[in-house]
Amino acid sequence: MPFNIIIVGAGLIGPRHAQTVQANPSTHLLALIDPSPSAAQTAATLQTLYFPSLDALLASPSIPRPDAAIVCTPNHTHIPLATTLLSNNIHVLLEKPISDDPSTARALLSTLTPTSPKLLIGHHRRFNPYITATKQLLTTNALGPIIALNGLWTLYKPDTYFAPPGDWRRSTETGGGVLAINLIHDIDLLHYLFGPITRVFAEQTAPTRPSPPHAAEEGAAITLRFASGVVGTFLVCDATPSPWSFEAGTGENPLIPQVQGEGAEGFYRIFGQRGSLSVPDMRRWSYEGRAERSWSEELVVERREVDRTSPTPFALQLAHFVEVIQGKVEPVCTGEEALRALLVVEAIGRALRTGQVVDVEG
Ligand SMILES: NC(=O)c1ccc[n+]([C@@H]2O[C@H](COP(=O)([O-])OP(=O)(O)OC[C@H]3O[C@@H](n4cnc5c(N)ncnc54)[C@H](O)[C@@H]3O)[C@@H](O)[C@H]2O)c1
Ligand SMILES: *C1O[C@H](CO)[C@@H](O)[C@H](O)[C@H]1NC(C)=O
Repeated sequence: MPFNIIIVGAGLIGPRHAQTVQANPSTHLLALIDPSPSAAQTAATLQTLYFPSLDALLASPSIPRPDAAIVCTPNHTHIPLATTLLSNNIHVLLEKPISDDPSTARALLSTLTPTSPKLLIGHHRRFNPYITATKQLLTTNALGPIIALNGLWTLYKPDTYFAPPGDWRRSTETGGGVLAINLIHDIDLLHYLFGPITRVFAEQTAPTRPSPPHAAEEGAAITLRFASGVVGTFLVCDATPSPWSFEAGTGENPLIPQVQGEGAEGFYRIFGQRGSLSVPDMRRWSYEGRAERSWSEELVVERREVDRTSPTPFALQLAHFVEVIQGKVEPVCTGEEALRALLVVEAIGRALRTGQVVDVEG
């Protein structure tokens, strides 16, 4: 029997999750939940049941019990909704960020036990084929022990992106700013690849947009220290035309054209004792096969193929969620890891404002 899945939140991303559920033979789309007037129509289009609230669904005697929920609502509702679902013994795939406030996330996580229903956080880029290929190279020690990394997330957002209804993006008070909107994805990937970040520093880029109305940071040069001893530098900026970002490099977001060929290399560069790797071109540089490991030798470059025909990261994430529910695997992105990404982004924001080095809270 397929698992009965409900989707909570039918805005931009909810219907995409719904279609993914319908395409997976192990899952059945049971219902869509959203108070907005247009959501009933969305549910009708998807040929699924509609409820205006989670409480209305839970109170309904006539529908089968949901096995799991995918929560894709505004950030401040993530923890209250996940708490209700988990306490009703419903597994949860919760969109990122885990919350808009670390303290509410901590409160929920402290109540979970090994017998609680499962909680997976939707940092779906962990399922991107370029990232899984990178993870596999690191896991098989293809670069030797890792020394350092360098990352870029640089591109140009037009004025229309900040115009109503997107004007919340102009201020950090309303969830705007390139750190909260974009960098959190890279931070989660860096955690996935290199483990927890423990210390950060950041210098802000000079503003290019008029203030007012713009009040959010546009970019920063950041240093990162990882618990493993790995160190990193990261440049983030949403005010420069550039091909170096996860989106332009991987083509994952259909709204941002993929940069192919020349120029696409190196939104991440990873440096190990045996070799270095550039992502997404996946060139690995080493002295393997040369007389010695020495700067006087010619570097050997190999290119690792990435299977771009694999299912979408959303589909892979859902397939993973099914295995988590079945108890076959542990969540690839736990609540603790998602909280960690939020804490690192907050620490970078504090470093920007104070000019101080910031230790990430445990
Ligand atoms: N993984 C990703 O790359 C990615 C991409 C986009 C959005 N997201 C995340 O998904 C979440 C939703 O983003 P979005 O762009 O779809 O937002 P959105 O504003 O387009 O949609 C949110 C929907 O939730 C509904 N809603 C609000 N409160 C609700 C409640 N209590 N119960 C049920 N429905 C409720 C709203 O009516 C709205 O339709 C955000 O947390 C965002 O960070 C993640
Ligand atoms: C929460 O939600 C939006 C997307 O809807 C996201 O871009 C924003 O930066 C978020 N983060 C926080 C911490 O508020």
